[in-house]
Amino acid sequence: MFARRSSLVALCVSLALLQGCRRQTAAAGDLRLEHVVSPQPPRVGPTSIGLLLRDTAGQPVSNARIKLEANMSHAGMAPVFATATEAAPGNYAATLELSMAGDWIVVAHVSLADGRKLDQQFEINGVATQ
Ligand SMILES: [Cu+2]
Repeated sequence: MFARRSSLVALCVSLALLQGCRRQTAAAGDLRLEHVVSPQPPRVGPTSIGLLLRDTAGQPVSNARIKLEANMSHAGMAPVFATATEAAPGNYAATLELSMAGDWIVVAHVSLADGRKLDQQFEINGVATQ
């Protein structure tokens, strides 16, 4: 069990070095939201955020509205916003214009077609200058 988990983590790390690691970022209620950030490593400029929204059965959840709000870890900066569009069932994509090097905290505001809402947070750390 432990060894299996370790190898998963190792795989995840090596994938992250190549093209970004798909990490699970949410497990609220009966929904799962995973995100993938590119480029990797992240740098200042347009940054693609891929979002995969599924239910506990692994089925894609369509017709959600997802808005991203990104703030830096220090005070005094205006947040950056982006709205995701659904490219394929349950697959959403947005572009965040990261305007400064450093550590960013992103909140995904998810509104489902049936009215349920979900807010999930993830970090984009170590954004480099271009
Ligand atoms: Cu800043």
